[in-house]
Amino acid sequence: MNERLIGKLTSSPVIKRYSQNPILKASDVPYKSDLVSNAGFAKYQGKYVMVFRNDERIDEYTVGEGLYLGLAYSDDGIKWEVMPKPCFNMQNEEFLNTYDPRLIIIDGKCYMTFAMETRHGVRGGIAVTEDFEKFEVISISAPDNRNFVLFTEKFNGNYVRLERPFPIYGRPGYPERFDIWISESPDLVYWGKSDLLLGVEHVPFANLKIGPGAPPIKTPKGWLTIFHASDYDPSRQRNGYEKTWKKRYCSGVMLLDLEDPRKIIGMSKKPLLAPEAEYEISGGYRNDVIFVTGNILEESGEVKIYYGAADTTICLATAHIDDLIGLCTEPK
Ligand code: BMA
Repeated sequence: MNERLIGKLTSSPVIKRYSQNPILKASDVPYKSDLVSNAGFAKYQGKYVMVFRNDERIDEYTVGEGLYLGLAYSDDGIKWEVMPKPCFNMQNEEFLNTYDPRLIIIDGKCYMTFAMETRHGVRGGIAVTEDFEKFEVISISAPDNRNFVLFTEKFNGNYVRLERPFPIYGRPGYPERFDIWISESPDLVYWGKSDLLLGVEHVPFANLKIGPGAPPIKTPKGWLTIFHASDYDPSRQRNGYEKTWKKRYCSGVMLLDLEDPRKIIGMSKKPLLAPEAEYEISGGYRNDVIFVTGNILEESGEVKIYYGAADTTICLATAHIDDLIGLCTEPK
């Protein structure tokens, strides 16, 4: 079971939430939508683009099944126009849904990673698109793995991804004790050289599981990498309209070596973002959830950090890149 419970958590002082959050909610979507969350973001061909998770509510307590991905564009990364139709849907007899996309530009093409529930387990996928109308699916992993993020550059000729397998057997502790792993591939199809990157026990604000969040940002000091960290407290009351929700999701930040992303240079011991704002802690499907899945570094040094709030809306926070690096490198 959990060795320790995590008490109150607050966001880092370097974080500024956008005053008019959320930046996207279900009522902004011109087709059936009850919740939006966890979206991939990129600057692509002169526009900001977002591919978001679109959920439908099944009953008073449950959301799911009809999950497919929606598309929106923006001129400033803040105000978004949702396109009339969803852009990605792989549902069939075997594939139940796709969710939690991330967008990564490599060599001018937009790659999208995503999770999918299938009749035979949760799998992670990688697709590529040049227009967000046609997606070529490059590979889908074996179960149980998800939360893929790709680096924007290759290392020694190989693509590199962070990922989050679910080792439910042979991992001491609470059943959901999951960590961040790193793998590489010559072609985005065959993945190997897998290693543990960060164990949940090394994150002071998690007692349950951690996983990759947004795609790593290249900086002169290293790859700035935002991840999610979850804690569980059985004494929490039901917290959201899902009947059993007792977890909390924060985000953390670490810096990986520029030449060898398998080396962690530093990690903030405190959360980068913890649920505090009204739209993060109440009124949602699962309250107390911050799930960062996108970030964009602007020329000014501002980083736009995008996250799903309470699994219900999409929100924006900003921080200066130097401050984010500082959180990872400050003396312990
Ligand atoms: C994770 C994923 C995310 C979700 C988060 C919080 O396990 O399912 O899609 O946002 O839980 O509910």
